[in-house]
Amino acid sequence: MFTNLSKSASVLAAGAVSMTLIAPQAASAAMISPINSVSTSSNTAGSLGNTIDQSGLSANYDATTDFDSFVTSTTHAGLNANNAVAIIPPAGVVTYGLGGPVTIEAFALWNENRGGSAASLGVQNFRLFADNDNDFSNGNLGQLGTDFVAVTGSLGQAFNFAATTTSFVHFQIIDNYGDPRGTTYGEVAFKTGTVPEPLTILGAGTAVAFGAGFKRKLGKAKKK
Ligand SMILES: [Ca+2]
Ligand SMILES: [Ca+2]
Repeated sequence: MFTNLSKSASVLAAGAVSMTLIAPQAASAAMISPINSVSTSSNTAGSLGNTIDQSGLSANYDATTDFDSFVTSTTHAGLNANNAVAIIPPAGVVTYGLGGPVTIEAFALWNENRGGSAASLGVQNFRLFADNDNDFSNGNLGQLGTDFVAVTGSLGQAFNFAATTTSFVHFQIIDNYGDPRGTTYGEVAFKTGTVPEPLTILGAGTAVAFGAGFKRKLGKAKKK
């Protein structure tokens, strides 16, 4: 009885240790703002800076703000030249720089929100790509999540993807809701995350296997 109990206890303890190795959980779900942005589009109105400076948001966030509750409860004021951007023509790529490698797992977008005919200016289909430089034309590190569809309106929208460490994110606007003049949106942000580290386990396993192989070799050598 006691033997069994202590066995279970050590199994549990071992489990707890490997859990710690696998998933070091930082303060999760915090927010990060891109520090700069570049557009490949031929023209813009308003400014890209308006999409990363929290202009127009009904509340402000910092690195400790809970991403999910903030995005779903914070609105953006009616878009204008001082708080938003227009990408001209409607399709284009805006690259956001994160200031160095950062692990992210969601993208927040505050889309066109003025209603009426302006709704046709809003971002509709878009894709996100990770990259180690701010150049979309020379390849990238892969798509983040799936093809996304945004709706128009004042509340923020969150788009989730597997936690990825990257320095740049390309926001590829595929189309809007029909206005041929351009695509407009107010703000973006990212949710920071933690990448699990399976390499830690692989490393430990490799060390054990290597040790066993080494011992066998030693044994053979001794027999000779
Ligand atoms: Ca803004
Ligand atoms: Ca690139």
